[in-house]
Parts: sequence; C-alpha cells; structure tokens
Amino acid sequence: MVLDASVTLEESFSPPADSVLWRPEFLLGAATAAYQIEGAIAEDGRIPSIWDTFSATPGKTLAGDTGDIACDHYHRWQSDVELLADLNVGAYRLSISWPRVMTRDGQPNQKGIAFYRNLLTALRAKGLKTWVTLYHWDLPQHLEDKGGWVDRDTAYRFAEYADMISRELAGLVDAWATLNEPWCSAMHGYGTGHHAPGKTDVVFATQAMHHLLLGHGLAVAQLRANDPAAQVGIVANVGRGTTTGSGAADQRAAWLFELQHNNWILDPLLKKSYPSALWALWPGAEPMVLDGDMDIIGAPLDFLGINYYFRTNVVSDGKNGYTEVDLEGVERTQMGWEVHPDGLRHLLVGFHRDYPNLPPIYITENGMASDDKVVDGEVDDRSRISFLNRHLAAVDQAVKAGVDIRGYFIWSLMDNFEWAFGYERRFGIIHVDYATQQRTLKRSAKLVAQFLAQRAATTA
Ligand code: IFM
Repeated sequence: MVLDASVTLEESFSPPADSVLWRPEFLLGAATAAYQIEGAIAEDGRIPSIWDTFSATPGKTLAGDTGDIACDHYHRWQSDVELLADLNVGAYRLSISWPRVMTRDGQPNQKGIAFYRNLLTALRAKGLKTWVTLYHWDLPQHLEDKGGWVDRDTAYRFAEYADMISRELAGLVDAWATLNEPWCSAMHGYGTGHHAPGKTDVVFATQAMHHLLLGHGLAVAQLRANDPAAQVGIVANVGRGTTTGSGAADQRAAWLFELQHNNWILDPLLKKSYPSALWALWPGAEPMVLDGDMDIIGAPLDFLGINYYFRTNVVSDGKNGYTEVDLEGVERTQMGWEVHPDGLRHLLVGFHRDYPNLPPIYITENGMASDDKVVDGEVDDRSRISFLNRHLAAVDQAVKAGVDIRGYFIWSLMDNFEWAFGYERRFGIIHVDYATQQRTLKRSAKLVAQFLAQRAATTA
C-alpha cells in the first residue's frame, strides 16, 4: 500500500505527545465478526446458523440483506491479511463461526477449522496478535430448534464447543473472548426480537442471559485448561444513560438504564450476583439460577472487553422504568446514534470505581457508521477520523484517571453486514464495494497506518 503523501499526521490524527496512544505496548487493532464478513454459508460443511434463518426471513433485515456472501472473506482472507499488515495494527479481533467448525453431532469439522488455523497462522506470521471471540451471535440453528439460549443445555453445548476449538487452535491465539455482547444476544435475540432468533419475551431474555453467562463461565475453564498461555476474557457492550429530566424519578431512570445495560452483565461477572433492582424493572423475569452457577460465572478474567458506541437520553416512564427521548441538535452517526465520547470516559472511570476486582480493560469495539462513497479512488471519511480521535482522547483521559486500559480495537476493519441494517450502514475503515468485492482504504485507515508507522519509528 502506498500512503497518500499529501495526508499529514497533524492534519487529522494527532494524539498529543503524552497520550497513551504513543506507548508501544498500547495495543491498537481492528475488529470483525464471522457472520458479518465471511459469506460461504454452505461451504466445507458449515451448517445453518440462527442468522442464516433470520436474515432469510422477509422483513427481518433492511432490504432483505443476508450474510450469504458478505465480504467473501472466506475466499479472500489472504489478501485481507495483507491489508491488515499494511495498516500496521498490532492485533486483529475476529470471531469463529460455531456452525462452521462443529457438526450437528458435536464433532469437529476439520475443513472449517482449517480455515481458522490458516488465518491465525498467517496473522501470526505478519506479527499480529490474534484476538478470537468464540460467539459473536451465530448460534447453530439446530440448537435454537431445541430452545436456544433459553434452554440451559445450550450453555453446556457452548462449553463443549469451547473445549473442542481451543484444543484445535491452542498456541495460535493470544486472547480468547468467550462471548461478544451477551446483552445483545439476550435482549435483541429474545426480548425485542430485533436480532436472531427474533423472540420477544423479556422472560426469555433474562433466562437467555443467565445461560449465556453460564456458558461463558464453563468455557473459561476449558480455555484455561487447553490453552494456558492465552488470555481469557469476555466482551460486553456498555451504554451511557443520562437524563434531561429534572426530577428524582428521571435521575433514577438514567441509573436504571445503565443498570440494565451494564450492571446486568458486569455484576454477575465481577460480583457473582445480579442487581436485584432488575426484577422490579422486569417483574416475574428473574431467571432460574442453580446452586454454584454464580461461582462459575464469576470465574476470574484476564481482561474485560468493552464495546462503546453512544449515549442515550432517558426520562422516567411514570412507573418503574424509563423512556428514551432523543436529544435535538446533537451530532449523530449514520445509525442515528449520538456521538458522545465523554460517555466512554465516564463509564470507564465508573467501572474502575465500582468494581475493585475490575480486570485490565481493552476497548474491543468503538467506531461509527457513515455513508461513505468512493470518489476518484478515495474515501474521505473525516467524520470517522474525528470520531476516533475524540474517543481515543476519552480513553486517554480514563487512563490518566487511573483505569487500566491496555488497548483499543476499531470497529470495523471493513464495511460489513450490519445485522438487521444489512449493508447500508458502513462501519469500516476499509470500504467494500459489494458488487465487485473491491476493498478501498478510507482516509481513516491511511491515517491510522501512518500514525502507527510513526509510533513504531519513534519508539524503535
Ligand atoms: O456490528 C456490530 C458488532 O457486530 C457488535 N457490536 C456493535 C457493532 C455495530 O453495531
């Protein structure tokens, strides 16, 4: 890749000299997920996932888009690894497709496993650290047919998958994350129905969350046993909630928003209990928890992955909950999400204060969607550069406030299948032309590469 010589570091990606970003040990990477980029949904023995079923159901995704082809990464992974190396990033976060690597009867599918073995080997050969998520939402459909995450048995099936794949790939992974964003799997999958499998009952959502977390805890033990040199953690999406309301009920509404989004996951992981206020918010939805579950869920972690995107403004609903109220005149991304970097700083500092056993943090996702177009071979995504700059500054502020944050992954390496929003929403620092599968480095990608080259040169 040839960098555009007219683009200067000072112009738009310029962390101050004392920023943590300049430290060579601060990991800067890019992230993707299997279903969002791989395609090849019926090749080499891959079996159907809940997202194949959901996206093929009319009305579930924008324009009826599916992940059938996506970025065709399954066939283009070698050139995608070259692009990653050109970006000078220190790490790549990817996910493994459970239905690609495990047969219906729980046996390893060696052809699917070979894809990841080759990919991880190539990444390592380029000097990249490998961050592997086991579950980024693509549950095998046959497990959903038996009840999915609402059924406790799925947690045990997940542990078997973790056991199998960590034996197969031991030594090739720097960091294993069990789950990506259990909140979305549980709430959007089983509560709102916006995601696969599209169920809509909060009682399902809370039980699914418990089984996701139980599966996580069981998997942690397998990963540690099979791949002792690797770090083991989990990735949670977190949300900042504030209120424009003036009353105590509105303040409580904002508190409840964060409790529901953040503490619902972090308390069981780090305090071995669910926040009891949840059951007043969702009467009758307390999950069935068996003796010993919370100890399994609360197993020590090497890292906590934090995904952050936006702030939500809420007011009291006049009962025991909250209602979202959009703020006027604020900066928003193509998703309609408010750009609010200080929310990230605020949450990180709060987690550091509230959880004495908080493990080291990696920001495992942060980024924005914009309606990027290729013009004369270039993609000028200045809004993304500004977004990244401001969020990285927020991370730096949190580090200076004492939070142990060790890395940051941009979501995403390339434009991809944005779940219910299909291909219209573009999160990548690399543009993908889905008709030709042509990849074009956006301006943000070039600046990140340039910054990392400069960092390497100044710290060599
Ligand atoms: O694309 C998703 C990703 O799969 C999970 N975290 C949020 C991203 C943007 O919506």
